[in-house]
Amino acid sequence: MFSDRDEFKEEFLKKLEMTCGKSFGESTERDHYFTLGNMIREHVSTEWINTNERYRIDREKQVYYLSIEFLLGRLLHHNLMNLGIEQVVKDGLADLGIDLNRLEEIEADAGLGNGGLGRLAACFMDSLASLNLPGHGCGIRYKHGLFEQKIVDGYQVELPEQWLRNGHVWEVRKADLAIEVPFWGKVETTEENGRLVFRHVNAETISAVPYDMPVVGYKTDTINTLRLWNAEPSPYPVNHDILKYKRDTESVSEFLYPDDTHDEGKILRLKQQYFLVSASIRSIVRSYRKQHSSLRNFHEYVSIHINDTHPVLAIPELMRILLDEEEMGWEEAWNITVHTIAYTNHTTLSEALEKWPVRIFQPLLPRIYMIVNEINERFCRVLWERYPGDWKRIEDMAIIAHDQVKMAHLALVGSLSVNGVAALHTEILKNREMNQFYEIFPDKFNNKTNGITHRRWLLKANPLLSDLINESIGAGWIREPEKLRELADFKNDRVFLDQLHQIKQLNKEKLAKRIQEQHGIIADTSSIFDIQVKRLHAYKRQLLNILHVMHLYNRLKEDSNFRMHPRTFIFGAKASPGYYYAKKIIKLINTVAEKVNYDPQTRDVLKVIFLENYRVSLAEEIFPAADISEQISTASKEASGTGNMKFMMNGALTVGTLDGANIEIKEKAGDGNIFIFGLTADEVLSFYQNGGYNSREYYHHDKRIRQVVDQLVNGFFPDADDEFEPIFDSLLMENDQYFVLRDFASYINIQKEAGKAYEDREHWLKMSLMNIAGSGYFSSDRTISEYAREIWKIRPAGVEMMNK
Ligand code: 26W
Repeated sequence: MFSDRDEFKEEFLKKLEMTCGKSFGESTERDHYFTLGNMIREHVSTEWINTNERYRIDREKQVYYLSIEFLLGRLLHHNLMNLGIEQVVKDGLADLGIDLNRLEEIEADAGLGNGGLGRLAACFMDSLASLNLPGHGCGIRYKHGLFEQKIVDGYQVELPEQWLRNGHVWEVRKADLAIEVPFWGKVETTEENGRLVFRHVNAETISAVPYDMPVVGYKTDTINTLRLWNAEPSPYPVNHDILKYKRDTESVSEFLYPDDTHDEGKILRLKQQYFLVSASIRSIVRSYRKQHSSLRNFHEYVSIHINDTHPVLAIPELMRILLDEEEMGWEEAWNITVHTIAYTNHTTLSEALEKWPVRIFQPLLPRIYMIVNEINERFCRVLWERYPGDWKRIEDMAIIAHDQVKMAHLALVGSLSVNGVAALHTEILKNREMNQFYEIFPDKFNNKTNGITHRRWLLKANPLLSDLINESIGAGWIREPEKLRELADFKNDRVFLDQLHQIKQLNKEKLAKRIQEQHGIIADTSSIFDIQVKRLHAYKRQLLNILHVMHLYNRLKEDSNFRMHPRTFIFGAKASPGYYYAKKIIKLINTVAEKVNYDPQTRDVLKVIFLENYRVSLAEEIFPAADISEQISTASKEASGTGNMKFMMNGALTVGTLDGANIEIKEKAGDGNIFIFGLTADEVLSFYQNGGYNSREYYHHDKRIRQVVDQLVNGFFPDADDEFEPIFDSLLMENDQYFVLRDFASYINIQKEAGKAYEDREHWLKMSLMNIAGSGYFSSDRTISEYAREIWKIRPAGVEMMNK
């Protein structure tokens, strides 16, 4: 690469003229950004080719991670850091009067995901490459990522996101590797030489064109590939209305999760899923065939991971190739398929478990449907032998039942491994949600607690803290994050703790500056920054948080002796466009903000800020500035959570329920270094099973609760009319499905405790330090090593690591 800044500068200026056709004097910041991006990508390409070459020659086993979401965020800084050229580039640009930070801000977030599941996929890409593991991503190149959120008059407004507006420097279009994906039409069955032959005829095909992105590992030569498929009109259309065909085709990779409340949306979703799966599997098979004469040992060289059920059609698609193209018998094809596919479950919420009506599935994917049907029949036969006469059980477990294809059941039957994403979640899958499957496939089930890449979420996002860590324990933690443990030695070191405090303050100031610029609100950096950022969902209980704010407001107004450490409550969340209730909560948060932020009696102690358009790049500024991390989901509902880990790694203390990975965070941070409250998962599940919860009792018996709940509808918010009636109703008329009122008192208490604890600065800093020290376990390097060893059986390629 560039050995020094002068060499870099020379190349940069040359490249600038070539790519932008302008002299340096005429060029803009955007030109600089594109020049730099292109330069880096080109430099990477040699190693990228070498990596692929090495994988081909070594014939080592590869893993492909199929995901309908990749929430990548920005890549410039990340790539510079991983290539180890950040400093040279920064200095070289500075000589030219260019500020690297400003160039980084120009890059649009690649926001091809909704939340945790998509961000997890992105963190996994980084860990795979950084650990020199042969692992690649396969996804969809959505033209529009998750919508851009504007808050207008307190309401969420969605604008189409435009990340490709100015092109994307990291992608390489590979038009010659396009794959034709067939839909509709019908299957002709004939007999040839004593075997049944299936032909999919009259299909409408869509071209899947790959766009490849290099995935640069941290200071290593390994560069893996993230392949995103773009939907384009096929060169051989059968449809005569060309314009309609073009529109229909392109819509397949236009939006992430199109609205699926109507059949048309459902068809599009299913189309997207098969589009991703078919293109990916066939390109995997195509490259496999270059090295191997048959697919007989496919599973020994390839592992395919499905991120939730969205790509579960990988199972019948691989079967189709083995049966129809390789002409294998069912048993052999099935054996290979089951040994290739592994599945991760990310939720137990029944509304998120995918089911497709047969009336949609069968005509859209006729051959795939036949195969799913055959898988189902064979599975039901096995069940019948094992549980003769138990119709109810067979009906419950079938893949196809009541005109529905149950995608999770297909995944459970067709993969060799099924994992949950935190210890509690896996136990709930085994003992409850998927218990009947656990009974017949006990060996498939395993846990892989989620992780996050500490390189983006600590090293990059929090440079001040990273420097302090490097100075105190050395830089070994960057490759071996568990070494963060050594920080515990400093827990009685006053000077160190003071530095920790200074850093937190600086990070808070930076966030406060952004808040002031963007929202015109002044956040007091000596107040506690209490933050909840995540998708907006009833089970995550942003409502509990904001009702608590209302309660504090009431206390301040009514009791002049009431004292609390000043707090700034910060929210960031997008609500799914069709999720009416979630949007009401956003409006409520903004309405409370209006009230408390401008009341002279409270504004110095209480501030509420709703940050617009929460996304990866904004998240990188938020986590380092947090004092308190809100992880308050109804126990049993949050499969894992990963934001909780990002907060912990940046020294925030968790206020949380015993849910998802919070339980493991508590173990790693130590019982005294976390604030736990509320019902346990067992208690919640037992209420669901046996009843016994009546939210109105809590309303009637606790006047603090009665007061805030009444305030939703009694004119307390002067312009609200009946705006918040649906929230009121959910709490009292629908018996508060998420136990907000049940956990309210316990939440008030723990928050009070946390507020008090903050006032003992030294003790607080110690607790904060113990969180950072315990966070190494939550590096996705640990998670990925476990997947690699226990599920995928892949090994690191032997390459030189840079000694930087
Ligand atoms: C029906 C389609 C659908 C698709 C995606 C429903 C819901 C989703 C979510 C966005 C899935 C998701 O992000 N789940 C989260 O996955 C994280 C990574 O494992 C977990 O940490 C979170 O607990 C889980 O909610």
